[in-house]
Amino acid sequence: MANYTFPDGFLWGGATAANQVEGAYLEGGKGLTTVDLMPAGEKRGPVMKGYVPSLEPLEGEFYPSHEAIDFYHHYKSDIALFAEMGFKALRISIAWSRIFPTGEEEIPNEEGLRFYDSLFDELKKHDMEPVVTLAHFDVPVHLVEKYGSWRSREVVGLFEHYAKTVFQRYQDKVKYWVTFNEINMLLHLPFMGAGLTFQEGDNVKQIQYQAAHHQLVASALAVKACHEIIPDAQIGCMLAAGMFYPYTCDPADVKKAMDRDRESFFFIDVQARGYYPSYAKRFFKENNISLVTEPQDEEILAAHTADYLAMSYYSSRTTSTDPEITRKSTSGNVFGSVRNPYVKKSEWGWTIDPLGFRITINQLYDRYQKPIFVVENGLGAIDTPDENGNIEDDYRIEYLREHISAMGEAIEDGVPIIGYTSWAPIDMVSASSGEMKKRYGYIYVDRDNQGNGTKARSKKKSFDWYKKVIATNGQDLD
Ligand code: BGP
Repeated sequence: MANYTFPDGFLWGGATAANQVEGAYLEGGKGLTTVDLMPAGEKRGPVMKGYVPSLEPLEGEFYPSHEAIDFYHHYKSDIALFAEMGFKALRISIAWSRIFPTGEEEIPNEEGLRFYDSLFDELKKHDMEPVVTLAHFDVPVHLVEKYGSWRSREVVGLFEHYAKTVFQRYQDKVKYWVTFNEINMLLHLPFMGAGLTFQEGDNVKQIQYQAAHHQLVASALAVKACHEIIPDAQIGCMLAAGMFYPYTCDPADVKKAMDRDRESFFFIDVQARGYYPSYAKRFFKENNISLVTEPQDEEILAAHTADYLAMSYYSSRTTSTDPEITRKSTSGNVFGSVRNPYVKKSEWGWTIDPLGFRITINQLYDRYQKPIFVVENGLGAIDTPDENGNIEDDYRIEYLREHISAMGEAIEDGVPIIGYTSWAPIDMVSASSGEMKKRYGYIYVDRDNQGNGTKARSKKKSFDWYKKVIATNGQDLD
């Protein structure tokens, strides 16, 4: 028996994002969104980073988001499968461009609103709490074209209008909101995180931090609007979490690990505490960054901090000041981590570090004292059906078991955790690689990297395992 107890009402479930599951990319009046321009294959990397060849899909490229797993037409049967596992919550995101196809309309697209109405009704039918992200890696392409996306102040007001519209519409249906998915992703994959595009010679850091300021203000305005419109709702900010370890105890390595952590904490420091951290001033000065702000910004940030901290955790990270170490052992993840010899790694080079999960949760709670909601955690792996067509994903069960157990320990350490929505309940398009073969689900989807397959759903071994975890409120992880 476990030596920890998950609280009553703990929100077990799964997490998805519109751009990775819905497909139907131009159906129901939806406008083109940034992820619809991210091709599969080698060209995806530069696009995610902001070097975007065209603001229209190109002939001859395959764009996995256009069809994705067609959740748009399968959501009822998919939700029924989640209900079978006993989900208490489902995290989804609203595609901004389904509600405002260009991002600039005054009147929302009713068909888009109706789609999410119906989705939320379906969740309610199964007693599942929706957890809704306002922006999960998508910006209407029109706003990129006209304003350069989040680099422009204009977009703050447009986002606020979008946020208010969905709060009004879904006020009786949605009580858990998240403003920006993994807001710190803006620094690593700026087109994916914030729709930013660059030309040669741009001062990339200046543009990124100006855009970050706009997202931070927009996030605070969304918190304000949410509290006004839905007083009994909670709205969180979200971090792609995973602490940096120093490669050695050389103080220079320790200092570097602190600096790397601060790159991410920067965002949450503002969203959770309500003001720019002290170290930002020096950082801006040394990097020739000068933010254009408005007089009311300080007050907006201070008055409307997030209610809870949502986090994703896949890996810890490691950093070193020794160029030899860095050169020899950089692993594949977007945060540019050095290979840590003490932990295993996934097929995609992401470290597998459940103790790091417990440490990270503790670190975040020590820093912010806000309840934590783990809204993503899971293992991307290649699943191969056996001769009977079954998928025995014991590796996934092992990953989840160790991480859920580490989260249980963090609860015993005293951290209030609202829930756990694993990434992902069903196979979907990978955000970073665009692949289908990087699978996370309890439910297999028959679709390959090129978009072939019937899209039929089938249960993996982990399906029944997770069902049991939920039924025992995390006590039975065997
Ligand atoms: C997070 C994103 C998700 C998701 C997950 C797994 O960064 O919020 O959208 O996809 O990581 O990453 P990937 O799909 O790249 O394996």
